Amino acid sequence: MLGNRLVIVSDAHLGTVPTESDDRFLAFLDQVPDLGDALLINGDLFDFWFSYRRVIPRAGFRAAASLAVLARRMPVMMTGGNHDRWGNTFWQQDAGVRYEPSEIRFRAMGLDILALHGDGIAEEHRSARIMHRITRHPLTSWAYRLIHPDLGIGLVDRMSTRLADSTRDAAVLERASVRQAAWAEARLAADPSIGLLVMSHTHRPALAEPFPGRRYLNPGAWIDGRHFAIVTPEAVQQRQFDA
Ligand SMILES: [Mn+2]
Repeated sequence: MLGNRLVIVSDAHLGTVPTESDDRFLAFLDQVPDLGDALLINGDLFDFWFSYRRVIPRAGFRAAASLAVLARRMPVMMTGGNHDRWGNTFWQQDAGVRYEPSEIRFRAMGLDILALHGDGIAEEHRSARIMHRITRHPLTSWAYRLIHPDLGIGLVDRMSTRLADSTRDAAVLERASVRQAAWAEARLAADPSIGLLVMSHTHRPALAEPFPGRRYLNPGAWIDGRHFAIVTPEAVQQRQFDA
């Protein structure tokens, strides 16, 4: 059982944007101990992360180092997103972060919380779902691991728009958000033990209480407006970081 103020953030897509934007995220991590007493990162923290056996991706070094420091002060949990699902044992063993590639369950504030990134659920196009299936396949990461990191990461940089959520089309995002909310409600209906279901990926903040005291939350995307959320026993706060 964790504490009383859970900070939730996702979709920072670090490494894709100017480092000034990454700096803001590091400033946010510095403030997390003032905002809450546990942190959940719900996928796509990085625009790309791959845990090699002996090498870590250079673009993620500063955020990974910050998280390792933070994880010595408070529980830090992380799920993989479609951009950074290849966390392997790095997060747990080297950073002290509880990491699950697909979904994570834990108890906080008297609630059973289920968090998953949400890719492969609300996409419109078959091609996106196929892409998700390829990138999630164990053979794909087995083969990728054999490529030299400088070549492999460069390859992904050039392909990253194909990782299925590159659209900024408002109508597409809106429809994805509606579909995700419906999926979330069905999941809450199917599993009455879930008190809070956290999903991300659509980059659209959302909060609903389809059943009394049982909520669905999408914190929104850090990269689109520096959105995050704080869950307390009394309420869910949807916020934007302005420091
Ligand atoms: Mn995503």
